[in-house]
Amino acid sequence: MQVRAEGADVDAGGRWRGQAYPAGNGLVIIPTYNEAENLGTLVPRVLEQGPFDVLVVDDDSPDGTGAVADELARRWPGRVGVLHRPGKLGLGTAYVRGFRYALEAGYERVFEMDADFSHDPHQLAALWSALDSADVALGSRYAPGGGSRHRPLWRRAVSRIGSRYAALILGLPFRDLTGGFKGFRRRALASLELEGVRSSGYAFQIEVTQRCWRLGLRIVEVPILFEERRAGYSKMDWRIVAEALLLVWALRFGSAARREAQPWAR
Ligand SMILES: Nc1nc2c(ncn2[C@@H]2O[C@H](COP(=O)(O)OP(=O)(O)OP(=O)(O)O)[C@@H](O)[C@H]2O)c(=O)[nH]1
Ligand SMILES: [Mg+2]
Repeated sequence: MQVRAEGADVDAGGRWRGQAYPAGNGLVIIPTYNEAENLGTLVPRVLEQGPFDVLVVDDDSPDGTGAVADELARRWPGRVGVLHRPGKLGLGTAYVRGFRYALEAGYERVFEMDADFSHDPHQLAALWSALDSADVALGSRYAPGGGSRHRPLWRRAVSRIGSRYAALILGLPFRDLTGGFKGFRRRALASLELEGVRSSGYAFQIEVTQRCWRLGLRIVEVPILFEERRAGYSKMDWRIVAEALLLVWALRFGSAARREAQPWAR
């Protein structure tokens, strides 16, 4: 995998035109904005876990995260790739871009992960195993066996109440809807209609899970232990929370609100 810059191995329409990657490895997508202190130590930990490649989607971070990512790609050619975007365009669009890349490159299993060590690379194995029998695996702090460590009470409350609120309004039977540590089988991503995804912050996580649910995909929650970030700063702000609060209602009254049973999901 050699994606040094937008346009290098990607054509004008954003399609992958590099060598098709052999199915087998999973792709861990890590969106970054000012994560230079974390990325250089996180990526080697991820690569150690097993058949995982990494795609960093960096939004021209002022702290030089993009250069750290390029260095990692040079060190592990074929296993680490980087997409550079011209500015801070939001978490949701970073993932949509990464998902497209994963589909074009032929990956069968694709994972979302934060760059700040809140998500433990060791737990990628549990998400991977869950995908043996599910289309989507949601890393869940609120499933039995899951939890959060060193997280301020107010952040836990926002996340937990947010998840309950979204679950109630959208009728989704999951405990953790705002987390960003997830796994997808290829067919789940391929059926998502990525161009229609509207949200950027936490709302993105809720929207994608709701889309998967409506499609009749098999979704499981996998307990994870969430750690407060070690270094760097949070990009969460009240705009992102407000977006999530409002978007839940837009999703509630959006079209095709029913879950469809797919023949292959029974
Ligand atoms: N490419 C890209 N990545 C982003 C953007 N906003 C956030 N991220 C990354 O998305 C991940 C999650 O963001 P965080 O700031 O950790 O959000 P959070 O986990 O809700 O907040 P904390 O727990 O306080 O860290 C991190 O890897 C960020 O660097 C963005 O606009 N573009
Ligand atoms: Mg974080």
